[in-house]
Formats: sequence, structure tokens, C-alpha cells
Amino acid sequence: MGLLRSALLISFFSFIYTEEWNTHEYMIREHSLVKPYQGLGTSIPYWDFLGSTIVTNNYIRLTADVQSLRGAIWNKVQCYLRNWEMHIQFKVHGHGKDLFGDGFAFWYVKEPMQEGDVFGSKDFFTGLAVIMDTYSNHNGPHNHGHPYISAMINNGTLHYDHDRDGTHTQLSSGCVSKFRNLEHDTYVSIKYVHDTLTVSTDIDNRQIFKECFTVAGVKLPLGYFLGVSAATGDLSDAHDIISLKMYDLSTPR
Ligand SMILES: [Ca+2]
Repeated sequence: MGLLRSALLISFFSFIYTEEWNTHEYMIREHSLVKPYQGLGTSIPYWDFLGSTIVTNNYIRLTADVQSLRGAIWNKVQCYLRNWEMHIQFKVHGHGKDLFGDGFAFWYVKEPMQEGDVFGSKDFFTGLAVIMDTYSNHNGPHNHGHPYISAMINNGTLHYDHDRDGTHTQLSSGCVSKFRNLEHDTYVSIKYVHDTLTVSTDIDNRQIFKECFTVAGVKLPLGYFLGVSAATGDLSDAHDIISLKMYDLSTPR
């Protein structure tokens, strides 16, 4: 009897696992960026660039490890997925041992292709930002470790306050994530299902996503644009994007 139960349990879990795995088959090509990047000539299908961004065969470099750069890539196709998961494979690296910056951000916003002061993109944005902040500007009572991952929702009226590392506008507490200068692949996952936003990382080379934070009741309109931007200032890092994979998590009917 015990054996039979175990067998049933195993088949139950393998069923769930298969389901989970299958959802990942629904990668949406027009919202994703995978190698080989280039289409005809120097353009990349479905994506636009801004600022210091350069494309190589193996990565898209938003900024080099040089001061005062801003770079971005923006999806040209408005996103109408209701439930989705974006996997960003990235590499942040530089010569700095203790001082480096500033970081990069994932965007789901109304207005793409706007260069600005928030990790290379527009302040007072409308939509969602998930921020991978590598430099601690703030030394007050709300200080936390860095790099620090957090999210912000904006209706165009809020200012991202670098001096406080965005602490007063973040959706929930974020997490510290030591993703710089690693030899193995590093990923962040941004999942939005039934108005719940979950941000996770895989930076330990374990092929498992570990939750950073989750927030329910997040209302995002359809038809916004996806992008990733990065910036350096007095401090610098190379911010590379290896791939962006967008999965449709809506239940097929
Ligand atoms: Ca900062």
C-alpha cells in the first residue's frame, strides 16, 4: 500500500513537473532576444537600441566598463500577454572590487526608447521597473546590501530617488544578490501571473530560480513595451545581456 502511494505521488509530481516544463515551450519570439542576434545587416529583428549599446555575436553590451554611459534595448512589439515570465540572462562585470555601478533595469512601460537618469532610462515613467542596483548611494537608516534587486510601479508622477536607492518608492522589500563578476551564467526571472509579480534569481549555477520577492495586486495594463537599460556614472561596470526569453504563461484553451 505504501509503495502504491509513493508511486501515485511520484506520478502526480512528475505530471506537475511536465506541465511546468511545457509552459516554457511557449517562448514568444517577437518579445525574445536569442542568439544569433543579427538579422539582415546590423539590425536585430523586433528590437531597437539606444545610447552606448553594442551588439556582438555573444552578447549585447548596454554599457562597457567605462564612466558615464547609458545604453538600452527596446522591444518594438507591444506586449499583449496577460500572464508572462521573462528570463534575462545577463553578465555584470568590471574591474572594480569595492566600487562599481550603477546597475541595470528591466522595463514594462508605456513609452519606450526614452533615455534618462534611471539606469539609463526615463524617470517619471509609466509602468513597471525591476531594478538591479549595484551601487549603494545611500548610507542612512534604510541602508541595505548591494547589488540590490527591487521593483517600482509608476503612473508617471513618481521620481526614482537615487540618493535613497529607490527605497521609498519600491513595491516591497527587495533582496541582495551578489551577481557581479561570476564565471557561470546568471539569470533573473520576472514573472507576472494573475496580477502577482514574482522576481527570482539564478546566480548560484544551480539551474533553479530562488525567489527574491513576490507582490500581489499589481495591475499592469496590456500593450506596454519591454526593454532593458543600464548606466554607469562616476563608477562603472560592463552590463551585458546574453538573452531575453519571454514565455506566455496563459493557460492554453
Ligand atoms: Ca544605487
